[in-house]
Amino acid sequence: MKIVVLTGAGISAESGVPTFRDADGLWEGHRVEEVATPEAYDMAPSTVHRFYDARRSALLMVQPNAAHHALARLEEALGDDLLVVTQNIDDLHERAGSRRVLHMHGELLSALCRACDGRVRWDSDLVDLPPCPGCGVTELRPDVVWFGEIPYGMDRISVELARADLFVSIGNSGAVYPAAGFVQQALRYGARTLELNLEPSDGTPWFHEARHGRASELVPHWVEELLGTAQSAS
Ligand code: BJW
Repeated sequence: MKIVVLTGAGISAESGVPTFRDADGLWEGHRVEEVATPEAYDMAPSTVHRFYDARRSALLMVQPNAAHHALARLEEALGDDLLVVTQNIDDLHERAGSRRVLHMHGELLSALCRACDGRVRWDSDLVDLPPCPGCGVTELRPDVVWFGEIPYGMDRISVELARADLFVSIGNSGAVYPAAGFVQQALRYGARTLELNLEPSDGTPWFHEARHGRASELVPHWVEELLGTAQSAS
């Protein structure tokens, strides 16, 4: 069985990484549009750098939770038949042991050079405008996908959705495209669809099944259920 899992901010919430659309509509004190657009970066690069620099250092203080670990166990069992597409820019899937992870909105631990388009692994601050290790120009920005930019890996995601027997969305608001449209794409190709989220999302009506609760409980339970079924069927 081929499975595509889409993860969003909700899977990392219990690790202590704030989601984007918490009750007050603010994201660590900023409106998303203030920091997550190329226009915001052009207008106030230092503000945007400081915001991402703070999130990069905060990443050192958090750990993957039971939901990340459960998906890594699922990959051990399914190998190439599982792909995790994540909207998250943290590295918690990788730290839990997942290897087949596609970061469609980029990665905090990467920098993108606006001069040479090079992508380089980066684990320190960018606010002081360090030179690009590739071309030497001081045009490094966070390697993340802002509103109005094209997410990474779209061709591969379309191919994987077309092949999937099951599409599972975990901790997603269903409010940001193109990820919010994956469920409809998967449905058109004949996949079964399952939502695991704290509460009903904007996309809930599109799923065959929706389970609501904490990712740290729902995901391990779903993985055990699936592996139990897979073992008894073999
Ligand atoms: C839990 C939980 C727990 C909490 N357990 N669950 C009008 C209509 C339609 C589309 C558009 C439109 N105008 C513009 C657009 C397009 C635009 C868009 O979608 N805008 C919307 C606002 C309408 N999209 C784009 O611009 C994208 N690019 C694009 O479309 O290019 C064109 C193109 C596409 C494809 C092919 C060719 C061309 C780019 C979008 C980039 C988004 N970037 C950000 C920032 C990334 C970097 C960073 O992290 O700083 O991505 S914004 C932010 O939102 C971030 C997230 O990945 C993304 C989605 O957030 P997510 O994951 O859903 O998080 P939350 O916080 O919203 O929700 C968390 C959920 O978890 C909630 O449901 C909770 O209940 C739940 N939860 N605790 C389980 N313990």
